[in-house]
Amino acid sequence: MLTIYSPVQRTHQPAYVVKQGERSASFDVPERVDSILAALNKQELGPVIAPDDAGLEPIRAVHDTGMIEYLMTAYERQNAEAGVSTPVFPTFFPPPGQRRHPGCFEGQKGFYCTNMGVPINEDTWKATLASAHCAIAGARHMQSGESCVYALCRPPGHHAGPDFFGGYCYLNNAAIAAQVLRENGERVAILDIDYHHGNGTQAIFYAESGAWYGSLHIDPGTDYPFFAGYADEVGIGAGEGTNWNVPLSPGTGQGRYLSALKTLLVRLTAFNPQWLIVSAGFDTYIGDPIGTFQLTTAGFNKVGRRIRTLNIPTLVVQEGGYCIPDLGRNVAAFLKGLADFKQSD
Ligand code: SP5
Ligand code: ZN
Repeated sequence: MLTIYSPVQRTHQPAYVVKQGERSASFDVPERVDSILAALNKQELGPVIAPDDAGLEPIRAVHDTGMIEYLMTAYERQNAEAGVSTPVFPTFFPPPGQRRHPGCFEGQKGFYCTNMGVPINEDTWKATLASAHCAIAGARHMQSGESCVYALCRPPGHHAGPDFFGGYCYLNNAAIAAQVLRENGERVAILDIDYHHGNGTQAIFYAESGAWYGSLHIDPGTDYPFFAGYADEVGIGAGEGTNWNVPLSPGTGQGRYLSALKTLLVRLTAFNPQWLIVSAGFDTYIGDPIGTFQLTTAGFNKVGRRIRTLNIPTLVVQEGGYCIPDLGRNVAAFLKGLADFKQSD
């Protein structure tokens, strides 16, 4: 299996996030990729290559130009005349129905940003761009005939929408890859197995009939992203029936999870996509510090194997997963199940 990764992604080191008004360590640390790369290497999952520079064009196909510009320039604007450099955090947020774009930077800081989990540091933009480029390169390799590619994206993407970002995510890597794969009018399904609902991905494709989004996640009535991810959100207009949310209770075990996956895969198959993108989060792991689900390493292998039975060319895009010591082996177990590498067990 081919893995796409750029060392530039490691430079995004959120000094802190703000939780309950206090500084708190971000769970999205660069050691996450170290854990994954070590496991891929140890378990001989194939070559890791750097992505080409795909520029901004494929990103503009998904995100608002103003938001891209903001992410690109916010750090410099904040620190232009300061002696010390500080990460960018918003203070003011637009109320529903009042969303004029203000001229001043202080107002702009909350215009696209949905929460305090997405500081913009000196290296945030270049790491974010590299992460998106991994997903784009993954999509291009699929178009060149690969049947399964892993884009080791960090920062992750599924909480970034057309004109908003949050939850450790700045650009929606999976959605950007999906738009690349849709260039010739082909049908793409995005299966989101991160612990959290991919509210950004849902928003991007909500009215689209050619892109399907299905997600298994923690009930948003109990956890982030709170304001979307409910079962009655089924898409709108031409996109009605192409959005499937399966909220699961806190503490969901592997049996329930796998049976919910089975039902969702039946829906996915009915959509008859040419391409599959898996938004692959591993914060459903039993040992994850922010999740409550009970999946084991062997469970991720099963999830991979179930997805493999669909027999659709698959691009895996890395999302969350914060149990650093076990993250790499969970990713490897999933990829092995998906690609049906010779199993020693
Ligand atoms: C991509 C992704 O997984 N983003 C996750 C964003 C989650 N943000 C909310 C974090 C809430 C952490 N709660 C910690 C509870 C620890 N007991
Ligand atoms: Zn997550």
